[in-house]
Amino acid sequence: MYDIKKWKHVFKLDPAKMINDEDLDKICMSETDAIIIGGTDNVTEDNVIQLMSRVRRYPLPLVLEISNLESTMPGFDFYFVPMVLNSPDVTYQNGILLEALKEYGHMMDFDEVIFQGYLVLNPDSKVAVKTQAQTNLETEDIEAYALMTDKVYRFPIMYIEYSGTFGDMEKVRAAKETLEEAHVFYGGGISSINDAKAAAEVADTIVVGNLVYEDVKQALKTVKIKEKS
Ligand code: 1GP
Repeated sequence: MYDIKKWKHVFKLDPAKMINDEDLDKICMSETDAIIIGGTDNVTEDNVIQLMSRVRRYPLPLVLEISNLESTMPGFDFYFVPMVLNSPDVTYQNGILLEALKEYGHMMDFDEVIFQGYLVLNPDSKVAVKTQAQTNLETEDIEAYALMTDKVYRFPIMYIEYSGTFGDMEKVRAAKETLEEAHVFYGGGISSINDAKAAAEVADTIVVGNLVYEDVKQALKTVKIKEKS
C-alpha cells in the first residue's frame, strides 16, 4: 500500500472543473506523488465517476476527499475525511461522517479512510463561507488545534487549508512544530515554484489545486520541489 507520509507533492483536481486529456495526462505523468479528487461546490456522483475513471488509467495513488455523501463511491485508494475543526457547524466536523457511518459503516475499510484535522484559514474561500469557519486565528489557536489533532483526536493528518490564497507560513510552522505525530498538508494559492518551495520548507506535503486550471505549465513546475529529496 502507499505510504502517505512519503508524499511531498499532490495535485488536487476539482471534479466540477474541466480539464482536457492532454493536460490531465501531463499532470498524471508528472512526478507528483498522488492525485486528490475534491472540491467544494457541485461535486456530484457523475462528475466524480468521470474524473476517477480518467485518472485511474495512471499508476499513481488516487484519493477522494469527501465533501458529500452522494459523490462518495468505491474505487479509490484512500478516502480523506476533512473534520473542519474551526467550523462551528457540527455538519462539517462530524455530521457528514455520522451519515456516512450510518449508511456505509458496516462495509468501510478503515485502513483506507484517513481522518484529517482540517483548518480553513482563508475567509474568502468557498469552503470558509460554506463551513462558516472561524478563520481569525492567532498562533496560540493554531497550536491548540494542532494539539487537538495530534493528542486528542489522534488524526494522522493536519490539513492547513488556505484555498485560493497563499497562506501565512508562520502559522503553518506553528502547527508543524507543535505536532509530534500528525503529518502536515498545506494547500492554498501555490502559483509558482517559489511558492511551492516556501510551502514545502514548512509542510510535509503541499497541495496544488487551482493552478492546474489556470496555468498548467506553472503547475507542472511545482513538482520540482521533489528534486532536492
Ligand atoms: C484546495 O488546498 C487546495 O483545497 C489547494 O488550494 O486551489 O488554492 O491551490 P488552491
